[in-house]
Amino acid sequence: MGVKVGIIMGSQSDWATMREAAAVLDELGVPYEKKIVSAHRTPDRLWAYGKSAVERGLQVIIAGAGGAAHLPGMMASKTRVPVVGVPVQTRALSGVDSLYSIVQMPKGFPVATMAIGAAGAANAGLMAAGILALQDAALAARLDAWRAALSASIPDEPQDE
Ligand code: RP5
Repeated sequence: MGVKVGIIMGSQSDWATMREAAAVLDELGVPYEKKIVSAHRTPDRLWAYGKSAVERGLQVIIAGAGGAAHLPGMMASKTRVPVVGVPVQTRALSGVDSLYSIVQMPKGFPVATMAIGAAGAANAGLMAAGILALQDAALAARLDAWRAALSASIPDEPQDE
């Protein structure tokens, strides 16, 4: 069986954000694939990706897009594989349009929507890892250690910069 996590994005320009999800998965030792799949520019690619997701063994799809960000929702309409949506912060409207395009899904076709931008992408990677860790004790231990290390890195008191 191949990789369990797919990272998809609407454009090459989204990779600067979506690589944050990839970086977290790299840190946690979670294999993934990364593809450009645009709801508007490559709709046939979107359909093929969603149609084959279950049979290919994908267990989580992280989908990032900006502007009229229909990719996560359309992917959720095509596959029951859980979709984690990342609103990319484009220059226009600071990414609020991306967020609104992803978050307001109709009942029946959910997208787990993260925060706008890089933090949202990183959290998407952590969300995917957390889902896989439910069935993978070794990954669960790595994720617990990752979280503990982050907590330990936070100082008790603020310092003068
Ligand atoms: C969306 O349009 C993409 O997800 C991207 O965030 C935005 C701009 O795309 P480019 O014009 O940079 O290719 O489809």
